[in-house]
Amino acid sequence: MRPPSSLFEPQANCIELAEGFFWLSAFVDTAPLLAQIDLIAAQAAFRHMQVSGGKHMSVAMTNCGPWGWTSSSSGYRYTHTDPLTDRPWPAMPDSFMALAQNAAATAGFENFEPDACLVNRYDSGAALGVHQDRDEQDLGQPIVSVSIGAAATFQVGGLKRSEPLRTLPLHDGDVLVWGGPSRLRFHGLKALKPMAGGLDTRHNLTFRKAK
Ligand code: MD3
Ligand code: FE
Repeated sequence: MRPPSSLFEPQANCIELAEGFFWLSAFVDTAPLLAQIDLIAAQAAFRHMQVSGGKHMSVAMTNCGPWGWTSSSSGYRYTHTDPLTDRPWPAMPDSFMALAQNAAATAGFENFEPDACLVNRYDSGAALGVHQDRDEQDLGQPIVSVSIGAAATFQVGGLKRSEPLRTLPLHDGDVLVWGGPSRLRFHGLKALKPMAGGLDTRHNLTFRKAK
């Protein structure tokens, strides 16, 4: 757990936007991350998962690490294996683990041990509806998210769906850390705007301690 605010001095590029919610702008060079994502997707392809009600998400997803988040018409859960291949999810690259732990520590969360990394891909028009991430066992552990590629408008609310949403533009290399009282905030991503020049894909990594 992070020390009390009074004992914690965030770094210059690390801004605490709300208690437990940190924005690390331009924290990481993303070119090497994209190369790793390509290797992961060659083993566990991006797919548009089904959600209850039978619709498919506009965001394409895959995973790496011991546990992977999956959804089907019967609900969501973390699994050890990719339901498309019945093979284990690809290993989490050492560079991913180092990045996640570095970001968490920068925000004051020492000892972050993610065992799941959800990889999202947004093509133009894709969006992620407002939701909470509450499928993880230990809500005392933060979530670290990394934005790669095209810019997007992130929406963040409170602990109740009815609370107003604020927006935050996210750019390539930005990292967000969510812990403490912000861990269960509602959040989502507005539809990605079409852009010229092949800049219209965004990837996002979310590192979680699932089990
Ligand atoms: C706030 N992904 O995968 S990252 C998700 O850009 C997800 O792909 C979005 O929401 C994306 O579940 C947003 C920022 C994020 C991730 C996890 C959170 C914000 C969060 C967990 C708790 C509170
Ligand atoms: Fe989420």
